[in-house]
Amino acid sequence: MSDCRICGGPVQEFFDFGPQPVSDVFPKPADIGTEHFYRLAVGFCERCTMVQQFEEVSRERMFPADYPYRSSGSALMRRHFEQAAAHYLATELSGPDPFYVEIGCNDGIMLSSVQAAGIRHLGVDPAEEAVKVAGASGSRVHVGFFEEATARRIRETDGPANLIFSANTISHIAYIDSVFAGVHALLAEGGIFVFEDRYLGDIIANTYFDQIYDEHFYLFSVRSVQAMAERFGFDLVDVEPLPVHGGTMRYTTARRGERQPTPAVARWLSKEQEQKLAERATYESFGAKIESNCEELKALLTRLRDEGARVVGYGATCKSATVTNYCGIGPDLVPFICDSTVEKQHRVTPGSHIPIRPPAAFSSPYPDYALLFAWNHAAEIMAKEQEFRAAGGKWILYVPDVHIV
Ligand code: DWN
Ligand code: SAH
Ligand code: ZN
Repeated sequence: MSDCRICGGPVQEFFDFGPQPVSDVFPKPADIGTEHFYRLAVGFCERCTMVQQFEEVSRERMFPADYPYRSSGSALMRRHFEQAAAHYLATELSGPDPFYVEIGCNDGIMLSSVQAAGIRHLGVDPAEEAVKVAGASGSRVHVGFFEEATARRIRETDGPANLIFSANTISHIAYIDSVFAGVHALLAEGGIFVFEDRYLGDIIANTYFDQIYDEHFYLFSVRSVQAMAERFGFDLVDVEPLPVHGGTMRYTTARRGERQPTPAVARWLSKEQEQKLAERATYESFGAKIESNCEELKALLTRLRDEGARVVGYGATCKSATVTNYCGIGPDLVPFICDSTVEKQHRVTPGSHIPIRPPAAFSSPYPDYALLFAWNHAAEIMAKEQEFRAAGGKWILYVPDVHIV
């Protein structure tokens, strides 16, 4: 049991993955064995229901200057953020001289659309190499961690922000109190703080256990985000489900009393009641499903290897660290993983040490099976790899359960 990082309530552990490596640091072959391990265990708060980890990995370890993830590696995600930008350019950013701040802008996948519209903006992200990509295309960026002090400096130099936006980042920040204090200091009167993160309801319903890794310190639900917002002087005023990353929820918050919640908030709160998201039994059966899926995946890969079939991995995702390390999947079962991210190629996966190769390795020659670690991009990837299927290739997926398509 430990104290909740949001409300101080008792956090009940429901799953322990044991020692796991920092997931988005891919060692060079010569640096194998230098990975940092921590205890990956998750629990839910009996008071505010926030699902959270017990051990915090330092932000400098998780998000170094050469952090390899590049948001723009997916056409689906580029379209997603173009649509998001268009929406806010027509609403929150349509007034006189609006100012847009983005927390976790990465390579500018969202920021670049706001910049192209000529709107005053600032992206904040510690991943210096990724941020350089955003800066090179003309976006205004600050390399650093968003927290209260950062926000106060931005307020002094740029004035209040009409929209503070963040995607797949707020759930990565254990020190969330400082983030909300910063948003409180930086947000214009009547402004909104919008963040989207993968949704706990979808993770539970589909056993997306690989979404649990060091960076995802919190797994948000509507109820836990509402409790978090209220604790820090905000109201949750709208929620919107989005079909990316396996199921994402976009949360809109405003300072307490400034906006009326839409009916969607109450609707999703009752959906979560029906899904029993605040009940221990839900997490116990989730844990049982994780164990059985992992056993089934390991058994399938072992059988295919023993039958002489060739299996390669597709997409060296952050998520793959939990799958490969918890299920005990190494190069003996998956000789390599192909990935389009140059910064990951010719390195190995953390802990499981599976070599990462450029996309060309996938088709020379095609394997019998491809284990799809980037399952959240399945439509885009399978459409791109039609020839693999035409050559008789099959995809192995492990969510929502182990199956071959
Ligand atoms: O939450 C997070 C999300 C937004 O991104 C971060 N904590 C870190 C990261 O998680 P991830 O690595 O699991 O994200 P993706 O987007 O599932 O990673 C996809 C991987 O697959 C990338 O390394 C790129 C690669 N890829 C590929 O090789 N060919 C992706 C596509 C679409 C492709 O066609
Ligand atoms: N928004 C992008 C990137 C998400 S990956 C997308 O949705 O694809 C998470 C990003 O958050 C990384 O680029 C990481 O460097 C950044 N990050 C982590 N902690 C942060 C903090 N405190 N302030 C700003 N960015 C942070
Ligand atoms: Zn709590």
